[in-house]
Amino acid sequence: MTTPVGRGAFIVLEGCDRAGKSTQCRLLVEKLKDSNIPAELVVFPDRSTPIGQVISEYLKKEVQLPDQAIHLLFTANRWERAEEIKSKLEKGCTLIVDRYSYSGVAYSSAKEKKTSSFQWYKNPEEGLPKPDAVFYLNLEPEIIAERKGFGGERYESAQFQKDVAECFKKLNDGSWKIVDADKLIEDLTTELYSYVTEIVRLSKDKPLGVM
Ligand code: T5A
Ligand code: NA
Repeated sequence: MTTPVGRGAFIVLEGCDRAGKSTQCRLLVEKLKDSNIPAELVVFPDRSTPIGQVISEYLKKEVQLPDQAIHLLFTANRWERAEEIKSKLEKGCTLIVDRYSYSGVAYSSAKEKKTSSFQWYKNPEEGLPKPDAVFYLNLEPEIIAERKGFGGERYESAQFQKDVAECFKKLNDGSWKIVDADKLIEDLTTELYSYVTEIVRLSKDKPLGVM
């Protein structure tokens, strides 16, 4: 491994269910490491923590929770990793993050449009480390529905995914890179990797932002 110069980059992949986020995150980390760029994968929800275990049971429909309560648990699950994220970035490790606060707000507000405001869902995310870049893997709902494994967990229905996609659109502050995800896995990795290495280069000397 080469000695890291400057901090690592905080890079988030977002998108609807089955867009290919986990596949791409894993491949991007491998590719960075192969080029001697220190990198690690971070996945939200992190189902390994006590909070994450409740989230996992909720997603598998084993427990019921009010929408506001599960929303706050998803956010808490990010807060419990926040210090570790900052420390790894400071040490020069680039983090490729599979979903973040944007998923949190998009999924919660997609199911609860009427009773709580968009801002209500954003509030508890305030103060978390802010990504240097967000890549949004864009895929039409019809193609999403065809992909393997769709339909098991909570939120996995075509109409709901359309509502989620609308919420993601509202959350984009104009800085996101929208990437067409309807292509071969390796082609998508090649495309994303060129953006990722550019962000790694640009983030080295920049202070880490705050949500
Ligand atoms: N959620 C999450 C919230 O409500 N609030 C929050 O704060 C957060 C963080 C679980 C749920 O929680 C919600 C959102 C979710 O509904 P999860 O654990 O990320 O989130 O969900 P998973 O089910 O693990 O993953 P996804 O459904 O999001 O899928 P991915 O990661 O986008 O897709 P991936 O890579 O696993 O691929 C899916 C399938 O497609 C194939 C893969 O082989 C796989 O079979 N595939 C492709 N096929 C063709 N062409 C390509 N380019 C392909 N890339 C992948
Ligand atoms: Na995933």
